[in-house]
Amino acid sequence: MTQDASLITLALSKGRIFDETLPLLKAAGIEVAEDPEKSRKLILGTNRPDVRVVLVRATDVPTYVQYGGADLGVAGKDVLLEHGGQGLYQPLDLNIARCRMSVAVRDDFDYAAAVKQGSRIRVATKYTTVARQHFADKGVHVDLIKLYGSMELAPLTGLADAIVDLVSTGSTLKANHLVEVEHIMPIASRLVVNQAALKLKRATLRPLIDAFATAIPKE
Ligand code: PRT
Ligand code: MG
Repeated sequence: MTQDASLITLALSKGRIFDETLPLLKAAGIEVAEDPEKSRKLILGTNRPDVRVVLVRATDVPTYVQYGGADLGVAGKDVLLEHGGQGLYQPLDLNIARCRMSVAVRDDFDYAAAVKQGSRIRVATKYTTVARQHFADKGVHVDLIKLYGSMELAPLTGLADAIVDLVSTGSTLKANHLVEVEHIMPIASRLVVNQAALKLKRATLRPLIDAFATAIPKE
């Protein structure tokens, strides 16, 4: 929990999560004072003296909230599954930054045949926890290769046969001659709250969580 008991710190990542959280903040009467794309600041003020936003990497949001660097934050389900969710209260699925986690291969790779033959498949991904579970559930033998970005490149260079990555429009896969062969799960972002902060700053946090809940986009 951030030290000052009267101050609420919200962790967000720049880009789609920041952009899609703005309408939720607005519903709670909160307006961020600066545009993160135009400023180099990592701590942004709001119209509320007791609320500030800190900008962190998407994968660092759960860590900030878990250890109290922020009282609450918005993180993708993909990120939360890899983090493990320890120490986090997850009151809301915000239905924002939606996409799906999928298995994709080169368009000339016969995935179904490889699975049927029981071949070991080399899979490159940032999401090793989810990928390991998915292939174990299916009884498919895989060698996982951990990457931190540009997964799409792995099958094109021969690093891997398949990738597990997020897909939204599908245009990145298409541009790289890859095809989706399995949908693993739908992904959206969630509100995460530090458990100690929820108790000690309940009077401020509860109305904020409730306001977020009323503003969740339907579809
Ligand atoms: O980009 P950076 O390395 O800084 O961090 P990040 O990729 O973790 O952050 P960001 O802002 O890109 O993503 C934050 C969260 O948005 C993720 O954790 C997801 O929960 C969610 N999200 C929703 C997505 C996408 N849609 C998405 N399409 N995250 C990433 N992508 C990528 C995907 O990995 C692939 O490279 O976009 C590409 C595919 O998009 P399409 O439209 O071409 O299919
Ligand atoms: Mg990204």
